Amino acid sequence: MAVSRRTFFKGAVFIAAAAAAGTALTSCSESDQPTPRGADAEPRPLPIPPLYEGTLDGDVRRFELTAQEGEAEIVPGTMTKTWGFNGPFLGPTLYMRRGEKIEMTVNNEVPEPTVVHWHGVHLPATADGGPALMFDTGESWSPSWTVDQPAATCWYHPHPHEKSAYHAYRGLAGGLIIDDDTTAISGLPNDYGVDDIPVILTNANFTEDGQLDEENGWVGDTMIINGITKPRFEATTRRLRLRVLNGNVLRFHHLSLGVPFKIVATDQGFLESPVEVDGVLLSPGERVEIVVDLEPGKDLTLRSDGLPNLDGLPDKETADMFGARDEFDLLEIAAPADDAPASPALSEELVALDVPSSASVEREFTLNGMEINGKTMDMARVDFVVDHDGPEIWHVTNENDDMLHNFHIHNARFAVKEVENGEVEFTSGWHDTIDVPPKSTVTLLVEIGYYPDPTLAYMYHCHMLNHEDHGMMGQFVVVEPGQEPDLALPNGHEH
Ligand SMILES: [Cu+2]
Repeated sequence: MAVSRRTFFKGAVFIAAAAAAGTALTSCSESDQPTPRGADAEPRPLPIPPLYEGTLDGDVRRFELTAQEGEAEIVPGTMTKTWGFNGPFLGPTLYMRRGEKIEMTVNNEVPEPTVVHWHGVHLPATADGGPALMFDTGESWSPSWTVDQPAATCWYHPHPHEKSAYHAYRGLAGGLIIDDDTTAISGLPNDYGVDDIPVILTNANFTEDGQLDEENGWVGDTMIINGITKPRFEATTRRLRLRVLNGNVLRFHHLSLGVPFKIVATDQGFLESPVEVDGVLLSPGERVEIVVDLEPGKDLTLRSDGLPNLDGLPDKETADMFGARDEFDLLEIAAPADDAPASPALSEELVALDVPSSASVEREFTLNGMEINGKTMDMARVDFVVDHDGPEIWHVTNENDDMLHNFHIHNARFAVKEVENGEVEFTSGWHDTIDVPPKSTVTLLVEIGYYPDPTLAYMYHCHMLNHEDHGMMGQFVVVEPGQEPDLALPNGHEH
């Protein structure tokens, strides 16, 4: 077969995209819809990660997390080697309240250096868990910070240099609930595990012998929800709040329930008022809080129903690199009994967003291949400094027409001001991670936590974790006005 120059070029891009997507070209035929492992098994009860409130001593809340190896029955009848925090797979849901001082201890009992990033939390760089803070097997790390942000569903996951995808995929991830006095909203479910339910979405491919496939698993065929396949939740109330986290390395989800539902919160907390939608797109790292009303006798299914308009990807072949056309049932929700009491009306007023109207500093970021602004991550390079405590405008452009990317900023929250040349499905509220569709520019009004420290950097990166591991990340240092950065670097990463 003759291959034109143009076709060859396109093919080369295609292969590069496949390598980045971590999926084999052979798995992309149109007829090859995923066959989830354990698809024939009966549903099992949805596991609810334990709520870990730590130990409260005055206004100091202490936690101890141990990253450890284990085995988990992700698929019924198969024991899979996994990693987890304080257990074999995934971790407990941490609970903390605004104003408290957090004293965290993380023990590393996995056989590789790691570090934990508190995704969505505003805190000093010494506690942020960037790659410069990796620590070895057998060692511990004790970050501390004061909770100084509104109620939100955040999460925690590893951030080791070039290995974040592997560590998260093996199971090092958990939810983190920040609470404050605003959560007593009329009609809003808040009984953890009863009507306030964490839904942690991950996925994997399994090898023949039932182990996590690390060669070809980033766009896995098997959906894992709170650590298992095919879960079912038996509702006992007529209203549920689902705190959904896309904890995938690479897969985007467009979520639906078959009935309209309300979005009450995004990554960084509540909206001004609930917004009714039929579906919502969640890119890796993003969270959304959903409220859905249930009717006795009407079971629902949380589904991933394929990305609308392929999220801007040009064709089916490219879309299949990212699993953008795949459809899955994620979670069965069994309706409550007839005598479940009615829920009071959900308040139309949640919180004030207080988005600033202007900003004094503007920055531009271009995402292309595995680079941001033409560079891959260098722990010894400071990409820019933030020397003020005030909002900034960031313009983030995905220059690729054939690759999905998203964008996450550490120690920050942002409002979406504008989307050009593309469509981001849900832009209301405060976020810390956002889809940047092919060829689009997303303009963000960014508020960065002001904790000056010239010695340690914060990260911004594509949150498709294998893109991050391939270098799609940069770092900024927060300093006092006029102060110069002076990075303290780990061994092997000297200037
Ligand atoms: Cu990316």
